[in-house]
Amino acid sequence: MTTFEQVPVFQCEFEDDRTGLSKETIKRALADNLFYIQGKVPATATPNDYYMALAYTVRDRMLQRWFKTTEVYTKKGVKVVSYLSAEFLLGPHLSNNLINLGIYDLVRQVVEESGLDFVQLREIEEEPGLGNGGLGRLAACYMDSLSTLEIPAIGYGIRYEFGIFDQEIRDGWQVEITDKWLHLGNPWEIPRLEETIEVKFGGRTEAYYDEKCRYRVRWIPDKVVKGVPYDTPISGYNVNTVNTLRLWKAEAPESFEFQAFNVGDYYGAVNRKVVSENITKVLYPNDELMKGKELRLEQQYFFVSCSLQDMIRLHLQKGESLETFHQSFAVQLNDTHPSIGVAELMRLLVDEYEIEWDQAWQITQNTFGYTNHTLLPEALEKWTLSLFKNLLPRHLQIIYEINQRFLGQVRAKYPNDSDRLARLSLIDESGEKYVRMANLASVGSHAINGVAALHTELLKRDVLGDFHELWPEKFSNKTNGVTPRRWIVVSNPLLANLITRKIGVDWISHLEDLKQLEAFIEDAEFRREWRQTKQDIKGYLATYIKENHGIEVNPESLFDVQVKRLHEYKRQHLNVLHIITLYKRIKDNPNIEITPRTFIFGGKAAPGYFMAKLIIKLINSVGDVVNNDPDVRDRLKVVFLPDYNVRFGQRVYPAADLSEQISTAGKEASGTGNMKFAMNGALTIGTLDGANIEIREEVGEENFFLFGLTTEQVYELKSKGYNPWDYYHNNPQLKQVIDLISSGFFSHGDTNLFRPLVDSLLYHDPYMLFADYQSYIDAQDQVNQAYRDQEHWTRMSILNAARMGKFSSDRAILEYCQEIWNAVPVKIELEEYIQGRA
Ligand code: B1H
Repeated sequence: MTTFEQVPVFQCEFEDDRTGLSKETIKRALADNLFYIQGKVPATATPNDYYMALAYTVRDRMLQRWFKTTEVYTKKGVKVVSYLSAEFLLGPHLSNNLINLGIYDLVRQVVEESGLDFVQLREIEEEPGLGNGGLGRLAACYMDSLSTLEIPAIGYGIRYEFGIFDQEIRDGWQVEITDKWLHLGNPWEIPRLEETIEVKFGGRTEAYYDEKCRYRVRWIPDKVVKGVPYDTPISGYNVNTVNTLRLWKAEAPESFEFQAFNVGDYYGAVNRKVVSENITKVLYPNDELMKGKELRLEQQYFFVSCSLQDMIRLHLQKGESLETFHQSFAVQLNDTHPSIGVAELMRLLVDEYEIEWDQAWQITQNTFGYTNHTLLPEALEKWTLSLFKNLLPRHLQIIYEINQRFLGQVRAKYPNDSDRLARLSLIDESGEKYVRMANLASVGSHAINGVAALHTELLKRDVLGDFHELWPEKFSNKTNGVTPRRWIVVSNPLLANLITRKIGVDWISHLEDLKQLEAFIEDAEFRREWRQTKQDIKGYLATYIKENHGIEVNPESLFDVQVKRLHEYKRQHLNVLHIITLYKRIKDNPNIEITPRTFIFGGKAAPGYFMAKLIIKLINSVGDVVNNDPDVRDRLKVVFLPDYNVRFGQRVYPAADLSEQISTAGKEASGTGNMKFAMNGALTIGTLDGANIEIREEVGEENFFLFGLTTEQVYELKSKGYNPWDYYHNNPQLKQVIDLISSGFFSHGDTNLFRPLVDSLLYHDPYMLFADYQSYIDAQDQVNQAYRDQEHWTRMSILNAARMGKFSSDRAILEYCQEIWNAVPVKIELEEYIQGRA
């Protein structure tokens, strides 16, 4: 085999048109790409043709950097972080890459001088919605920070043909539409057909003795699927590093068709092809709900096997032996979705590369880290043994072997503790038998982390309590962060400019620098500019809402925003109870002084989650009544904005005055929207849950509207018997609000429509809305008071943004690098002729 060093260097000069950053060059490249790639001239070009030409123009400018980055990683013995995630919720690429390359204004100028509408072209891009919510978006923020910090990294995932569904609202109900994000082509990806990998499924295993008389097992699958990698460049901000996001698409191998033709089963062959290609068709939209669907396990195994085989290939290409695999790659499991990787790496090392079990296990444990993202029991992944055995017979054997050795250790440490053994086992044997993926991930990793301080503590105490007792040293906290490039610079250029005028540009890659804004807090002119900026952005959002949804909202009113997936634990319906409380006050006394508010909601419900969909209907129904009641006199407006996605997030976070982070304490692992709001100067009303706690610590309790039970109080109340009826009967205000919903007031007299929701609250209230109701209303009243003093509100807004340094994903990634991955930056230097930044 030729090693990389032996390959003769391919010398060529690159045309400046494809890399240069001067205005003239970019202008020519745009015209060139329109003609040579889209095959159009201006007379026939559609807006999409222009968008594509523009996107290729930007991609061209990343290619030299991308190539150089990959070359350095392959040549040098650097350690590469490999982020395995079933979801990457990237959002639009164009603006983000322009910002990272430092050519946003330049390109915008060029486009406009060419007689085109830059904003129109920018909005044509279909965003890759390859994720459900926070978990997928976190993966995208982490990819951005890895590149910005110049950490060698590769993201591995699935190239879903259909990402998260598009949401429409009809008659107040959610309707799901397939997301055809690839229909006009994707200029950001490059297929690497020659790096296709084969993945086996099903069949049986067979034991045998090899030529050295060693016991071995071979796997005889009944299906082979090809994984074709599609690479997307991930640029870093103001550096040359361009890392790779490698997403796998499933294709049927041609050989099967030939076989079928030979036996005349043409239809069977085509069908088999369709079934294989189904693996990467669609993203499962059940955020935080485990449904044991076979295709989902196929997806997980498919992308994990492709990725591990790819890493092994890259490692061997460097001329290394597999004993040092963990020195080449630090593999992070983004929740348990890729945790089958533990068994797959063992299979590859032991069965295919003939490494002894103990050594293979060392390598495996040293390779993997596991991030847990949820404590919700319904989200914890487990697969029935029968499903597992049918799809991955060899992996089940390997898991049994891992389990036997592991439980042996446990038995030695805790003799005669069968309960503990049953809890730690990789197999749940309490009823129907299951493989527990969190246990597999925990045993197979050297590091386990939660995503916020409280979440990690609860993880150590409850869900992984026994593992923590066994291996406390494996556990650590890594509080989430978000990238300030997308979530401030790209989405809120007005604020970014104001900040930069005051403290320079360094904050964009050193978010702690925002602290320097505190020095200007007594500067009345600065406060005025800050307030004016927020006002302008709220004006843009108001115009957008008017144009797109026909609802008139007052930009002077308090913008109160809750955007996130719909879930009972996130309690969008608690927010609704507040709206109805205010509405009731107005009805009882139409001349009451109230702070005008616009309530903005956005978020998708899992298509099979009835209660979440009913909450959407409730929001819209309450909106219909409130928005059209003349007594309200436009002082309250309720809008549910359909199809919440990354692009809309970029519009709404900058325009918010108030950020709703109102989950039941102990339920939201971290939250990341909470960070995006505060960075953009919104104040938070929130519970002591997830990262809210740390946000409050940073911004100061006087700049945060706190309410609700603590996690401890929630547990206590639950254990002594929580009765929502008591709250209903003892709080006349709450009773009136609930009765109004029950009466059919918001449902044209239909008393059945919202009954399931009301009954759930009255008789179970698993997320304790009633217990937190009064405290929430009181906190909202304080918000109203505070908003009336605009000077004071502005101070609080500035302090919130200024103190958000900790929540940059750069800080989070640095912690992962130092404490889990042992990864260090590698500078990418470019030849002079391609360096020239504009
Ligand atoms: C989070 C998920 C999740 N936690 C299963 N768990 C999924 C679980 O499709 N599935 O099967 C999809 C998603 N997502 C979120 O992760 C937490 O709820 C947030 O609190 C957290 O901020 C985010 C990132 O850590």
